[in-house]
Amino acid sequence: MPVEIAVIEGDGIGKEVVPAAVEVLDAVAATGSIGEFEYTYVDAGDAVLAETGEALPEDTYEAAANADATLFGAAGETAADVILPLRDAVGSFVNIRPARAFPGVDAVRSETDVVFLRENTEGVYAGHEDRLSEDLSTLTRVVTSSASRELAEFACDFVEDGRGPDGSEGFTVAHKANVMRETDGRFRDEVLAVAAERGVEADEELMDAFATKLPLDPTQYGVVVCGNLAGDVLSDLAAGLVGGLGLLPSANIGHDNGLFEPVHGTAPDIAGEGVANPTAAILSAAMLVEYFGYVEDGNRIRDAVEAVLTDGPRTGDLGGSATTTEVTEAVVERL
Ligand code: GGG
Repeated sequence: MPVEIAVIEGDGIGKEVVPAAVEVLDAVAATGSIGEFEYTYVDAGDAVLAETGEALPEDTYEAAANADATLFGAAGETAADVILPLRDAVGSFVNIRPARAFPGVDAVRSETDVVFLRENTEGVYAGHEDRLSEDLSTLTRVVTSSASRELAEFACDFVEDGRGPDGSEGFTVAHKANVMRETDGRFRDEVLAVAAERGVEADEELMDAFATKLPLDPTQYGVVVCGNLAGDVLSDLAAGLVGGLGLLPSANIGHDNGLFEPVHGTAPDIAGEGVANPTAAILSAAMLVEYFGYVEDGNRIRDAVEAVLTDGPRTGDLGGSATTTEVTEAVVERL
């Protein structure tokens, strides 16, 4: 049976990097153990909104919900109307965002090797925003014990399975419970309680202190568990330490479905020029392959990417002048 993948390129450079990731998936399927992929192309985002009046058409939502997994590019102004419902379509409760410095890439902190496990359904991204008057807008922050505990259980499994950097045996929970006492207090307490129940080492860090300490010494951290907004922002901070957003993949994991997307957005400044860095999307494809249990095939993709980053063509964000296609072909050649 082929693995059924919904493909949503979205806006901007999503249209350039997602085809690159598909090319790599096909090359892996042709030479590895995963078998065939069958793609259903659907779309979402700013351009779809302009065309149809809906940023996320029903058939796109359904395609993601019914596929074995989804490969997604990027959404711009419509991010809230596209990405959040898509995560819901696949039932995702955690967003895995690894930030690792690659040999050969000029990084601010070449020792960085951190994986963010980001709560993916609530916090300030739960969508409860209101304009109450000409002067006043409000936002309701949602934190439940159940979602916090589900994330924590995943984090415990993650470290117990040795999936953290250097086989980390524990994790750090980053929060702001000294100010958001009720919501982040609940989040922190539940995550630490699950870790204690499971006998997994866990410590805590205020997220602002974390934002200072990570760039000063990233080796202090391995697996970092955080709320939705904190995970979005802190992983972008980590991207800055390893060479930029063009390098960070992500996996939105559900119980029997997943959505794989580069951390970056649409990059309107370079969209359409064919020079976007496909690395983050290709590494997201590696996470997709691994999600189906084909760890060796995932590693093949990662090794090929690493080889290209070491001595192959590179795009402008990494100081080179190669096109998206040239980098993708170089990765495929090294598989
Ligand atoms: N590739 C995903 C994308 O479009 N990222 C831009 C963005 O605004 N993301 C928000 C989020 O990940 O929650």
